[in-house]
Amino acid sequence: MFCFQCQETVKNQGCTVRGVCGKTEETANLMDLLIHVLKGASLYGEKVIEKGGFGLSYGRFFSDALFATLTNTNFDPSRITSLIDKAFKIRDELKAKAGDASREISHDSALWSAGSEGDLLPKAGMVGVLATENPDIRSLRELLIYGLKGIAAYAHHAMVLGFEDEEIYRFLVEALAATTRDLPADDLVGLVMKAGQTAVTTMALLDKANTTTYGSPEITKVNLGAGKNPGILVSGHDLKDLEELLEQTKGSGVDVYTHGEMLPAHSYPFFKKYPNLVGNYGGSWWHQREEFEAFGGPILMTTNCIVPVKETYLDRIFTTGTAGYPGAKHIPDRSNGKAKDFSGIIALARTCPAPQQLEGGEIIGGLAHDQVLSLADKVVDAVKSGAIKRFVVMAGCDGRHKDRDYFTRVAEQLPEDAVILTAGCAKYRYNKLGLGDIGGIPRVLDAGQCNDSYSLAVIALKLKEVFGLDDINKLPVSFDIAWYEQKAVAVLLALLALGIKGIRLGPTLPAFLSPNVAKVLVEKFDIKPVTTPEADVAAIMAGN
Ligand code: FSO
Ligand code: SF4
Repeated sequence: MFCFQCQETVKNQGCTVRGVCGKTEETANLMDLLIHVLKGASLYGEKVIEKGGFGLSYGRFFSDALFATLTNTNFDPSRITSLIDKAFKIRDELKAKAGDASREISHDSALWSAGSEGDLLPKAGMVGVLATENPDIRSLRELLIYGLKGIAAYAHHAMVLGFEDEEIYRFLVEALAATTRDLPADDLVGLVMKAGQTAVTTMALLDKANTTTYGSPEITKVNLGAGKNPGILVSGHDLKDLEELLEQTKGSGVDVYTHGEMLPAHSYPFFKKYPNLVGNYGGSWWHQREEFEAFGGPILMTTNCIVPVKETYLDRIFTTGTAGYPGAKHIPDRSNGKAKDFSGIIALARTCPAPQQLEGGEIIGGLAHDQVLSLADKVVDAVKSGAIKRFVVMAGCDGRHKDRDYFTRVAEQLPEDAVILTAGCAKYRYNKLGLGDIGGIPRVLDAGQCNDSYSLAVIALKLKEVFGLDDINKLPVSFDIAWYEQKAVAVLLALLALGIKGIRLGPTLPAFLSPNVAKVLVEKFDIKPVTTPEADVAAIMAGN
């Protein structure tokens, strides 16, 4: 196996034996095969698009299959094998639809035949990341594919709520197809930039899906303690799963707690109507082994991030949607417009003890674009009077890397006239520090999940308009982004597409950036690695 798609890859070079994430060699190889067959299907997909008949259902498949290969989403080899089988089927359907045009296609990913896992696995080494020999072309192809995985995840979340845009699906297909061609580096850079624009469109669509369905998030205090009833812990990013679970647990005596990236659900007006949505339990994803053990009741993983499951709670963990883990029960998808059936997880909860209390108190969330813009006058006055000197966007992911302590120390060391804008699980590095407020404006403005990073762009663009600036980079805003998986890659490309320069990225630069590709990003966009909290805080406050 060879995988270097996330920030925790071994020695910041590549996982070659087993993923640090827990991905086995078999699953990693199956994922490489899946991507390869998707590339083959995309070549016919392009021809069908040219003829004008692609349609949403194929797009949905491409998006869901890409999402399944995102870090920490699906560890189950049997589910990846089923996706490969389906990819072959879809490839053949697209080939038939392409008709005569399909004769022009000769790439090996298009010519492979469906086979059993045993036939296919030996081929994995021929088609993975290292199959591209030129390090710069490999770097650009993988940067593009990781951006696509992030876009696919966001498109999937919007689709679940009934919001789709065929243009986004078409881009997934066209970009996958482009990675099979001998394109010059400049063309690949162009596609990477187009991925950034598509990431903006997709995140805007997801924002519309979330706010149309659940209302605009509003400032909310979220309880961190545990109650006396048995509970179900919901993790991942899928709000529709949470909605259906809350409907089905209503009045049952079973409480529901959010975990990790599900925390922002508390701030949507829609979810406030459920008295049994009682609080948030624990911290960011990588603490889950201890926290899930202490929780004592069932856990529903709706998406990433899953950490290898301990035997002690394997019988209490359920996956659904794109998420998967061998040995964990999987709750099937909706069919015929009916809700998912959560009766099994609810029945198990009734037999479990109440959660052990981990901590007490409250945290504040719900500072997405509408809520922040409703405070715009206050914010503008605070900037004009000098009460707020700088906004620091510290969005992104948390992770196990010890150097991520950097983000806590930056938050602690920023002067009291600096405000942190955040989204994603990176916030758990500093959202319980009690950083106070500036004239009623919290110093940590939490816009929500990593899926809500678009909110931060809306806020920045609004500030640019209010201050009458011609360039977003003239705002008193600095970007100090924590990345881990491929949604963060999509967010980064989106920020670049919006013209934002001088982004700090940590805790390390991606292993998949070759020295030459990294150089291009530095020269074109002034991207820089984080250094020390002291030096970076000084530079940020000086506007550098
Ligand atoms: Fe965190 Fe995991 Fe949301 Fe990522 S839960 S790390 S950016 O997969 O998805 O922020
Ligand atoms: Fe390694 Fe990350 Fe790939 Fe997992 S996802 S195998 S940790 S690079």
